[in-house]
Amino acid sequence: MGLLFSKIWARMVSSKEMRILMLGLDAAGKTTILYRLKLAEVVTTIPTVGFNVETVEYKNIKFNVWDVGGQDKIRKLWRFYYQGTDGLIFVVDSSDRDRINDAKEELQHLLQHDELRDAVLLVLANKQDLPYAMPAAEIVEKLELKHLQNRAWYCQSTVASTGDGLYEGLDWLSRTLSARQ
Ligand SMILES: Nc1nc2c(ncn2[C@@H]2O[C@H](COP(=O)(O)OP(=O)(O)OP(=O)(O)O)[C@@H](O)[C@H]2O)c(=O)[nH]1
Ligand SMILES: [Mg+2]
Repeated sequence: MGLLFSKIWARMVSSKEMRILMLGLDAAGKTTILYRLKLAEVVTTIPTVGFNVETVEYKNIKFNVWDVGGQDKIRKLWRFYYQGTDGLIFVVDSSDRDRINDAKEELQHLLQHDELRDAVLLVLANKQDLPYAMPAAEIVEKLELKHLQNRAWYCQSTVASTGDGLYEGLDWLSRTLSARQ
């Protein structure tokens, strides 16, 4: 009886750890998302040169979220963060129609890397509050997500500044990653 109880207790209190890599073009909203999740606050960001990392606990999972700067000249550094990634969050500025094709190319390029072969993909169609933002269905089309093979993926609309949609995105990640254990 004591053993059974301690097993159940261990299951209740232990939380899994997941490594989450958050990438996307510069100004997509990655750092805003990270600190909205971590602090439940909007922080004033400056472009990230390097990375930020924070642990966010949600539904018994510890998400170790790595937010890496997306400026053109530093994107070549992304690859140093791939190893051990369970989930990739790819953030898109849904109002940036001029660069949606660049975002597609960066994403397709990322997904070819062997180290990200087993990572599940959550696309955040961010900045939905801005006028003329492309809805999630259009982002799915423009990024050609339906062509992906052997990859669990999901696209969630978000507004980082209010937090809208962020926990729905984490819900999908926690369900999808838990189902794989
Ligand atoms: N309107 C609106 N603005 C947002 C939203 N999310 C982020 N922003 C703004 O977009 C700008 C860029 O946000 P960051 O979070 O710094 O972007 P980033 O993806 O971390 O950029 P890099 O660090 O350069 O890769 C900031 O001025 C944010 O306040 C959103 O959902 N709606
Ligand atoms: Mg940043």
